[in-house]
Amino acid sequence: ESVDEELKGTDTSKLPKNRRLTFCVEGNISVGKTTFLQRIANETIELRDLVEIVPEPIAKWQDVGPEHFNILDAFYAEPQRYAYTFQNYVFVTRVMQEKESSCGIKPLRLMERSVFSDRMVFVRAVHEANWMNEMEISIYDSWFDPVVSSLPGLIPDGFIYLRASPDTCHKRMMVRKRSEEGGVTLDYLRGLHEKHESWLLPSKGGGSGVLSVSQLPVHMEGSLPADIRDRVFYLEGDH
Ligand code: DCP
Repeated sequence: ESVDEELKGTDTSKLPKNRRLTFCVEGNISVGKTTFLQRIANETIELRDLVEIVPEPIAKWQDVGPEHFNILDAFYAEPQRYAYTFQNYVFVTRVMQEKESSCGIKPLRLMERSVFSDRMVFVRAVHEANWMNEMEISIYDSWFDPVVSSLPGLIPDGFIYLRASPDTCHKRMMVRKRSEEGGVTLDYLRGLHEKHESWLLPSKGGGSGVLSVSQLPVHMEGSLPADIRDRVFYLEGDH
């Protein structure tokens, strides 16, 4: 009621329409996205009631169907055979994850990764590695934009980019030792790093902070509204 009082006489057309904000947390394999999100969820008491965390659906990738297939493992074991199947499933599980979290009431939703990093980083990487052939990338591209446009919940209000050198990520990956990632090389991490950089930080402004509009990605593929490009925040994470 008091809010209503305050709003009297204000030009409500200038107020944001959708009150829940969604930010996607991006960054290379092992950079620390999960740790970052867990700290917010568990350690920052002031934020706990304000922030809903949507983790990456990796558990869904490791345990598919009654046979308990591990499709993440299948992808790394036979990338040429399973890259498309895996990326397709990653997309579908993100849609499922988004739906599951779409009714929450906390004002800020933080999601681990997005369909945009899938497209701009991983799909590009597996295509370049010839793990996805021309037909498969064409199929992916033919449905990506129309499907994303029909699911507005997938489009965030902005991105938080956790940025660290590929060496740091590699060291962290070695410590973590996720069984499926045994074959992930430093070179592959370098490729993923470059793709994150050119997508989220094309002009490498330097230092942490908010980027100015002119520095933001101009070659965004996928159905991202143009104004999202002035909403990338990044944090240096080499320490
Ligand atoms: N992956 C992929 N293609 C995608 C998304 C993810 O190949 N479109 C792979 C990369 C990793 C695994 O899935 O092997 C999980 O990826 P993340 O980097 O998102 O998760 P991490 O747990 O490594 O992140 P962090 O350590 O930062 O929490």
